[in-house]
Amino acid sequence: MTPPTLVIGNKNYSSWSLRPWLFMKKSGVAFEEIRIPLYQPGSVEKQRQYSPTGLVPLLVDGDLKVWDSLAICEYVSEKFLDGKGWSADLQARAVARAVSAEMHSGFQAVRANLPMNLKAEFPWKFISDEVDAGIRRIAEIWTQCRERYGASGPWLFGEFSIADAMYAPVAWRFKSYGVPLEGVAERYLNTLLAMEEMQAWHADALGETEVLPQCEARDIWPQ
Ligand SMILES: N[C@@H](CCC(=O)N[C@@H](CS)C(=O)NCC(=O)O)C(=O)O
Repeated sequence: MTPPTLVIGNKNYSSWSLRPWLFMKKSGVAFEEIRIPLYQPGSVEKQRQYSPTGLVPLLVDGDLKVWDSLAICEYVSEKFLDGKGWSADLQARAVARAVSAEMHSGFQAVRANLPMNLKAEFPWKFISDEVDAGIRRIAEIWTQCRERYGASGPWLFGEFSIADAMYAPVAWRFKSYGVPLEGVAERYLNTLLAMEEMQAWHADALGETEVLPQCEARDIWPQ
């Protein structure tokens, strides 16, 4: 069977790309990878060759294209993993979907002000009440999921699931900007960062040469 192809952006910056990439790697689903450096001359044309939205990530599987991070994870779970991308327990699965949807559609202040940039290293500083509220909510989600559903393993719902992949880019954001966490949330952050697959992504990101000013915090933070 020809493996699917995952089209992604820069590993240093593209948080949406990391999600399905990590989910597929961690789940042992074989795939080819095409990296398109974003916001370079000719990038949009290349993105549009694959993606109807012009955005990455996008999964190509035969004549099927799936063009959204969460939809890709869902498809991979159904086609290759017999649905094991989500917890087997109905309640846990519903909550996992809710927190994944919350990440997919929310946390705009965190996303805008703490852009994923694996090469960045800043001491923590207060940005705004909105960013603080987003960070507090993420820490709450991590803590509650670990405490209520995580007994069978180190992940949000015990076994690694799509929910962990959805929150993985946050781990790099929190690391880059020195976001202070404690207790269960801090331990979960360290579990994400220590993953072999996250380290492999990190190594590839460090080898990239593109610099995107719109993702460099010192250029976007209020002075
Ligand atoms: N909701 C989409 C968001 C995809 C997205 O915004 N991708 C960004 C990169 S992280 C992109 O392709 N940007 C390129 C552009 O805007 O030209 C998903 O979940 O996949």
